[in-house]
Amino acid sequence: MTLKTVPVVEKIMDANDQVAAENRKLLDEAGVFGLNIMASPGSGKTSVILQTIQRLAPKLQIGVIEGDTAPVTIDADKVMAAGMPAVQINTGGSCHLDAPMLSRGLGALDLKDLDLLIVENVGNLICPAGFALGTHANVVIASIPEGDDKPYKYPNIYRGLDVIIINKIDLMPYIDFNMDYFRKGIEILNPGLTTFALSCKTGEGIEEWANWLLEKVEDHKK
Ligand SMILES: Nc1nc2c(ncn2[C@@H]2O[C@H](COP(=O)(O)OP(=O)(O)O)[C@@H](O)[C@H]2O)c(=O)[nH]1
Ligand SMILES: [Mg+2]
Repeated sequence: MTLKTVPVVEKIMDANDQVAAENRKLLDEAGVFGLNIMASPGSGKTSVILQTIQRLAPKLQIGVIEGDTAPVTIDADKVMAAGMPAVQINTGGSCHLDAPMLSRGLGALDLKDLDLLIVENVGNLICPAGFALGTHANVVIASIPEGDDKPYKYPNIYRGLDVIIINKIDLMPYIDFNMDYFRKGIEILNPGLTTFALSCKTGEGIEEWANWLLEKVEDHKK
């Protein structure tokens, strides 16, 4: 039984990677930098997206693809209210976005009008890590109320990252979160990982994050 199951799983992953490569090609041809945001529910994915739009909107045209497990457009509506195009993908209960889903989302956007595509993946720290989408960078948003032990408990998602955001630092005085312990956990999994500690509530640290992203988008256009 086990021997039969393994090749099937590998085949599915191969197919996903193939579509991810096609997605990457579409983005590259249109000169769009793709960012895949992964995180727990409530960590502040949508809040970071809205702050990023606020900072970068004068310079960049930003499209957003919102992955949700239900047909709700709450996050997509917020992005559109901020003046940027958004597409909502309902995964039908699935715990992650995959490359074919993203492909359909890309088809619903005018890529040639965009500089940056931000994907808000489905909120959890396990499934999204296993599925490449074809984006250029992966980011995890960790937040202070989730606790400082998450890199130790969910190591996989921290390994393939290009950058990590630590959000809700305004809550540090109220929560037992050992920043050194958290950073040590990340360092073991992903040495030297670019890290931004910020707060969407106070705006602290947002500028540094937005500048890093702007540089990535501009480098990609060269
Ligand atoms: N105190 C505080 N709350 C935040 C911050 N960022 C987001 N939130 C709140 O956290 C909740 C979840 O945020 P949201 O962006 O919807 O998270 P998502 O589910 O990951 O998209 C909302 O009530 C936000 O207002 C922050 O930096 N500090
Ligand atoms: Mg959200």
